[in-house]
Amino acid sequence: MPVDQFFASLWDTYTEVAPQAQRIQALFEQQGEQVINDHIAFRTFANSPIALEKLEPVLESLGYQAYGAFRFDSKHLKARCYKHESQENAPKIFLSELLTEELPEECQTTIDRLVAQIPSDVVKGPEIFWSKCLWQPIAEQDYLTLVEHSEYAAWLSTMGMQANHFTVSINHLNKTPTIEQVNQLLMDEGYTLNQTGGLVKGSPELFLEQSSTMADKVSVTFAGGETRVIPSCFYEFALRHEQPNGELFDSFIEGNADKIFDSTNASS
Ligand code: OOG
Ligand code: NI
Repeated sequence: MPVDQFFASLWDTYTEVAPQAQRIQALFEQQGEQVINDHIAFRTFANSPIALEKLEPVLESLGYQAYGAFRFDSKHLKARCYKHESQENAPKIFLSELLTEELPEECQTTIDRLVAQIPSDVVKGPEIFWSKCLWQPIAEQDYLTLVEHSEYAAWLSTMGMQANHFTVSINHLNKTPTIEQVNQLLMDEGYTLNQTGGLVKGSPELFLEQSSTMADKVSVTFAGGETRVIPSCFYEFALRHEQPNGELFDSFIEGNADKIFDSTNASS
């Protein structure tokens, strides 16, 4: 599958649950900007048929190569990032997975029940990345237990495999070239931004500044027929800075990412 087609399908699925991304992209375009994606991100369950190592070969088949690895101890996550080997402007990919065995027993039982429903050979090609929930709806009580211990687990149990966020490359914006200007524009338009640790995650000294909206909301129906409005997907903004070697920093930063994850928290 051509990389363009891969991202077009992902964007379609993503904007169905995050219409704010479509509106914000249009806002930039009205200002004469060409919106380039810095990266997109996915979440998954470790030790499952959709674990990171099962998904990685699909990314490789699309021309992507891993170049960084990360660990988020308090969130019980591991992650890797990928860049395209030849297409310079293709978005980077950030793929994280939940280390379920580090969660309390009650969460493990719930997640094991979801994972057990995924066929072992489910990963066949790029379509896996917009396959959403590969399991029957979770019980509301189980969802609430997950929320208590891992917002990530709760999100993944209801949203499944799909782009969790796209990221606007601020480096490619002309009218609002700083992250402060982007944030101001979004707040003036009434968007709610992720406030964890302040609006801007990172700094020029770290060579990466990031901010994000709080996720849009969607209504989900649980196993018992109850419905609840929960966080879906968000939009991110990233500004990369030149390093002493003259090259733009092209990786990710654990301290920034840790805060960006909160963009799907249910409580805010
Ligand atoms: C990923 C959070 C990290 C970044 O750019 O550092 C991230 C997620 O929320 O799944 O996107
Ligand atoms: Ni991101």
